[in-house]
Amino acid sequence: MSFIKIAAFAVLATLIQILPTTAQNFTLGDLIIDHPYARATPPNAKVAGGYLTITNNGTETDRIIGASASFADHVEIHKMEVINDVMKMSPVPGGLEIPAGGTVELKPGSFHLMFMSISTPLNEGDVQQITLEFEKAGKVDVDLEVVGFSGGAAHDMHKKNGMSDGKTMNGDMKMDHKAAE
Ligand SMILES: [Cu+2]
Repeated sequence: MSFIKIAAFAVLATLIQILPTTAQNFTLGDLIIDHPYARATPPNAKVAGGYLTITNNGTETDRIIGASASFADHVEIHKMEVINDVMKMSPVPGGLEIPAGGTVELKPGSFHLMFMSISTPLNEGDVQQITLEFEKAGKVDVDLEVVGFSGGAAHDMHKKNGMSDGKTMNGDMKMDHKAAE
């Protein structure tokens, strides 16, 4: 009897040890938040993008309506589009809908979190805790993994548009921050 208990605790202890380093999924009610990450930023960057995938296994639509991070003054939910060869980003009014049974990807070149007025550069290998806020499910803390800057769709798109990454990440890109009202 007690041997089984000890064995069970040993398995549990092993799982607990493994989880913090390998878990990239975070659960909040019916929502699964997969692999939140950001790219490393150059030294004087004012903004940084955040990416993650949200799956809604529930029967009701939810929305991601906000986020916060200790290293950013505030966080906006943006969409990125290329209009006449100019990359434009603008806040998504009212947040981003996560349909029941659906998956929404916040990714380079598309929807993303925008960490505004960051107080410190994001360095590759860092893990930063951020808080996501959903209209119905509420708030959840997730770990944001900082990955290397090179590679990815947005990176390619910056190049295509003749913008240097440095310029882009220093906030010189053409950005429309007026929310549609
Ligand atoms: Cu943005």
